Amino acid sequence: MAEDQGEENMASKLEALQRWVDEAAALTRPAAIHWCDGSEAEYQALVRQMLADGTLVELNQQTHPGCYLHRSNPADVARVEHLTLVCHPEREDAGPNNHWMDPAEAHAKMDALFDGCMRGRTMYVIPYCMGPIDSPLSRCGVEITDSPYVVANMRIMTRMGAAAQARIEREGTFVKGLHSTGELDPERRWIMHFPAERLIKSYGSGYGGNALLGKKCHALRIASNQARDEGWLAEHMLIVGIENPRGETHYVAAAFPSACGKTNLAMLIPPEGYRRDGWKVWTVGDDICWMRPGADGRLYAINPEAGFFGVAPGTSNDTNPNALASVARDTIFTNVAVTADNQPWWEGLPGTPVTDWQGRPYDPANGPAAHPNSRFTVSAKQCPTWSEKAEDAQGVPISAIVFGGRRPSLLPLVMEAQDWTHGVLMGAAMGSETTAAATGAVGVLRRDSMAMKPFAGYHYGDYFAHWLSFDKPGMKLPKVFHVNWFRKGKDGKFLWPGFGQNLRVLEWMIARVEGKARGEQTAIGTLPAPGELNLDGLDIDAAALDELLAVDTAGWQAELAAIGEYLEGFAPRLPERLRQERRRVADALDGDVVAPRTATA
Ligand code: OXD
Ligand code: MN
Repeated sequence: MAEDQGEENMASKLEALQRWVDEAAALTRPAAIHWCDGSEAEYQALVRQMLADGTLVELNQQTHPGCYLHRSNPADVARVEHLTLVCHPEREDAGPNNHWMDPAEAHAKMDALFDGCMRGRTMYVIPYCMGPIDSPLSRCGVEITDSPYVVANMRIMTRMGAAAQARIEREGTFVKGLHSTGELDPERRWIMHFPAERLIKSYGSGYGGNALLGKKCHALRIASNQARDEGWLAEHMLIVGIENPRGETHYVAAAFPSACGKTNLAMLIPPEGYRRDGWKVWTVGDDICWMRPGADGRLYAINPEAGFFGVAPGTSNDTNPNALASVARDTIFTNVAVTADNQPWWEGLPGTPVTDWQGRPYDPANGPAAHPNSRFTVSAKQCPTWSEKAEDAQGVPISAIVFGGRRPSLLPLVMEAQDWTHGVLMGAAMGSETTAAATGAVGVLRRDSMAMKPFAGYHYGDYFAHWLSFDKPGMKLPKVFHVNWFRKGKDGKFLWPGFGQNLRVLEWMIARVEGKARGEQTAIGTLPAPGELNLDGLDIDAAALDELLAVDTAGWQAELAAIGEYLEGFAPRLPERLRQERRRVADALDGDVVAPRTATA
């Protein structure tokens, strides 16, 4: 096999890295090995090769310079949770929240699939860094893959290439990821994680969440294990900076299940009156957040990613002009439709599709023109609201953590936890109607604690305990909130306009953080007191607002019972403190009074 060593600075390879690449090559038997340096020239060469073999299709280079379309196998368009396993040595450590297989059995299964799978193909070795290259909060990995599409996407989504490899040489450690698209056969597809070995093996899919191993596999499933061992948090959260007219910026980290508008919130455009007054919103991240306590006891966060792998449908000038501006050039689109003049198109955009995501002439009888989970991959630097602080090695201090989901009823527009323990309960109890980001039924309520159900790489009971462990002397923890942008009225219509108007809710949260809003204490948490939400310039009727901020005691009693049942699914590892916290809220509801927590709870 040919080993292409074009890059001189790659000569002094870490022995452990070279050994692992040798082992992977001996197993998969590629025709050639290419060590990725992350250069522009390398990217352009890969694009040329993919255009030549049809992996990419050129889009209109006048309107969308540097933009390409990839049409994936129609049976490979989303994450596959039933085929995603976390293989701890002990089954119990994976918890009921993960699928599990004994590591020895899992290795045997995967190695049988990988055996000779790269014959005639090039093996790419991708050193990458999750997070700013010089940040102590960042962690490195190396993905080995036979997919040039994966290489091109990893170059956008991570700090990939020579600088990452230099850091790996220096540190001597890295997360290993072995990937092959295999035959793209759903019957021969597995995404396996080996947290104890800091290792990922992924076979049979080219879809982002299954194949760009730096993203969900490393930055969440493996990193959640690293974070627990090292005292930090690896979370499925966006990070956004809210700058007030005085030029002060508060950073907010927010967890929502897939396709609940994280990218929109991260790139929010303030309502007109706010813009006039000088409010600004800065994007630090749209999907993943790594947070660790700083010397001052606050949590500091980095976005481990360097790009956005955003859901295209629904992204428009009305919903997210910043995302739309970001993807006007140098973007890889996956499974979108195209117009007559070869521009990318998806539902929500003006214009007319002529070719659907599968490359067929568009026919509404075949369903949407763009796949509901079609995506854009773009460098974060192209976002007009990209924060320069996103490159800060120390990360940004987090003032508020927000949990939310798609809940058509009961959950108010916003509520604040009374303290960290209550906040952890709010996060643990989170639920949402399912969407198209993963295969399976759409529109079913499922609990999704901290939006990490598909991503927490160990037992949820232990994960809740890890969250609770941050509440200790010396910490200045952020306030915790729960929001629900998706509440519907009896007519089935959304009660809250959402999008840019969500800044009104963020403003109230920041006022709470700064001690400038009194709030109204209720059994379920603190809600905005009458008049505290800034509604200037917003056309919303009083009845809708009442409904958005009402506490339906009977409904909440039933909800608390359901939460209790859900949490007991993690016994015996469910932390007693969380159980007691649920009881405290349930008791407060029963008495319909706010009960102070006892010293021992
Ligand atoms: C994603 C997801 O792709 O959460 O970000 O599914
Ligand atoms: Mn996500």
